Amino acid sequence: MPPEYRDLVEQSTYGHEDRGWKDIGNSKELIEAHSLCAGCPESMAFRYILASLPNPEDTVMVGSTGCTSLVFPMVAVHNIHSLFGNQNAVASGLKRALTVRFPDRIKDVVVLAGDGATVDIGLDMTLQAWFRQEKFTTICFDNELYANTGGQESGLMRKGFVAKMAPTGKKFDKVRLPEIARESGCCYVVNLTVSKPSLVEKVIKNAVLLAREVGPTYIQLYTPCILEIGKNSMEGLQEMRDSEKPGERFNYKEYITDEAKQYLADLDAKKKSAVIPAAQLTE
Ligand SMILES: Cc1ncc(C[n+]2csc(CCOP(=O)(O)OP(=O)(O)O)c2C)c(N)n1
Ligand code: SF4
Ligand SMILES: [Mg+2]
Repeated sequence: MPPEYRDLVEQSTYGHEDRGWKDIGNSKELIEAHSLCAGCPESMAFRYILASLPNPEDTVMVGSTGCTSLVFPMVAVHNIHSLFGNQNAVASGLKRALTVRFPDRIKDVVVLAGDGATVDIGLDMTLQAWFRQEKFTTICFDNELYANTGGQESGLMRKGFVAKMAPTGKKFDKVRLPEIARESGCCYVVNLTVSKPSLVEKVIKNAVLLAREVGPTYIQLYTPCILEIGKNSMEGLQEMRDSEKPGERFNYKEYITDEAKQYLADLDAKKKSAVIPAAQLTE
């Protein structure tokens, strides 16, 4: 085993059931370097997601072209790069193949792509995977434009916004992808920022666990492109906090089906019953 891999197995949180964002800084991280701009919220989002995956050693992530694809070569989770926009089609095949190849083992598939890949160029693949009820999680890093190619307009861009390569301003409202996801068959949909790591952890865990058994899940995370909105490297967090206030675009929003709610409640009850009460331990 190469020393880097041995180090990872011994010092990271692989196999720890209670792994989460609290481990960041205390254990070997699954992403220790990245080539994003300094202070880019996508880097925070990546760290929180990787720390929250319930089963990283048996997870395959599917990426797409964009700023996020600069990070995947440095991520210690199996990952595959797909042609821009094709990520949900690739993930569908991958999930099915893994299910056939490893029938006795849980294999999670998680798509992570930008808004351009998810909504504009990849919308057909995104929706068709949901219509077919493919069992994997789709995460969109929504920075409301095409950051990697210099700031073109995206369907998720807010109305009126002027970007470097969209000088006349967006003419219509931000596409309501969380609502489209709900209506397209996702059993759990959440729209939020990455300002609160414990909330991101809970949402990512729920999404991955539900995708195993119940159906497709969709998480839309605001990861502002500080470069394109004219903020400095210290201002990303405040930008997210401002955008999650009541009435703002990224005020926390969640849709969950009754079946998904019941599944999570059953998991929770099982977990609680597995904990031996302290009184019994002293008997
Ligand atoms: C098939 C194809 N079409 C277009 C491109 C050019 N391209 C590369 S990145 C990108 C935009 C990415 O935007 P988004 O998905 O929002 O990710 P971000 O960079 O904002 O994180 C585009 C259009 C490409 N690489 N491949
Ligand atoms: S261009 Fe924007 S989204 Fe891309 S790494 Fe820089 S700040 Fe982040
Ligand atoms: Mg984008």
